Amino acid sequence: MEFDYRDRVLVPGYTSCLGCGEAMAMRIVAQAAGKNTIFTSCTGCSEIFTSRYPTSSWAAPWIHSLFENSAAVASGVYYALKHRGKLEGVNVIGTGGDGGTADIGIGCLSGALERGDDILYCCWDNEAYMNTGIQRSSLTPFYAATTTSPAGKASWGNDRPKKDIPAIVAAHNIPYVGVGSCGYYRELPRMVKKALSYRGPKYLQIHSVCPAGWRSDPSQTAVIARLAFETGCYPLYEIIEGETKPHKPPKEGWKHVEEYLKPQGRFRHLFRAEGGEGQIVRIQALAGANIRKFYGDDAVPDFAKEAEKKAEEMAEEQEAEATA
Ligand SMILES: Cc1ncc(C[n+]2csc(CCOP(=O)(O)OP(=O)(O)O)c2C)c(N)n1
Ligand code: SF4
Ligand SMILES: [Mg+2]
Repeated sequence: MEFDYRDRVLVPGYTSCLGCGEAMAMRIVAQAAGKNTIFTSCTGCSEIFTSRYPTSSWAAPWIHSLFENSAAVASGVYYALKHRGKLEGVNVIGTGGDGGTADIGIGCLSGALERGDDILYCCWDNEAYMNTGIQRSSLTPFYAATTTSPAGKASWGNDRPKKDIPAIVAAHNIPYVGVGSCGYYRELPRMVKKALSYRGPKYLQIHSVCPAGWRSDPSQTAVIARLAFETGCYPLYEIIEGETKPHKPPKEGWKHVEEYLKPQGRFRHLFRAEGGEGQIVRIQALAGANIRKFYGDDAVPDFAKEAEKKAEEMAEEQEAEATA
């Protein structure tokens, strides 16, 4: 059967790596939003792989300006359409990676949300600055190794917990905040359509596995993305008009974080270096806290509660050593 791509919003031919979760997420969002959408883009992988000069994979209007200003450009498009009376039936979607969104572009994003501009903003969260060679961002998870948070004798990798951007965004009192995953690809179109059904600013963050930066098997992208949720490492939820609706918990129960960490080279040091196993306790404790936050204390598995206790003891020991 011949493949017909005439109805595609993001057409084949883009140059992402094999198994790229960001490409999966972007293709799904674009298709769910439809061709009557104007997209804006930060600088980053998705900008590069969809617009290799002189070609483009976009069958809808798409604007790239700078690394930091995708939300501001989306606002500008919204005001231009409004001024010309052409807003009816048109979606405006700003997009950016985790670096473009949570670091350098956070001011532009906050401004758009605070003004109440009628746009959807989508963040492809692959947890580092991938396009420039895997530098740490504020959305890089705890103990992941990147080129600017390398693991070695002096460090276990990134030593700061992930910035809670969905909470920061929700604090702007916007009607829709969604946290989805490239691994739950059937859920994403529903989230996009739900978001677009509201007037005003909307935010959607999508966990996007990056086989090149995470050093994972490209054929396992969807599996790894689902493990992120099933271990409590990456909670999935929506905040709709102030009410938090978590994704339904995994059918077979919460899994140990090791299942998520092991298939990824960025966490390999935790399994290879002496003392690494002990450090995984800290990641398990963070995952336990995530499960408690969205599903209550009863939902937290015993192994996660034990890890929380151990992590507390480790922190107290460290504090005592530092003040001795
Ligand atoms: C002001 C500015 N600083 C730095 C860069 C270089 N730069 C381009 S893309 C990028 C990383 C993008 O990371 P992210 O937003 O997470 O997107 P990803 O590539 O991971 O999808 C950087 C640092 C730039 N283009 N402009
Ligand atoms: S580096 Fe990562 S995000 Fe960028 S195209 Fe490759 S897999 Fe996708
Ligand atoms: Mg990134």
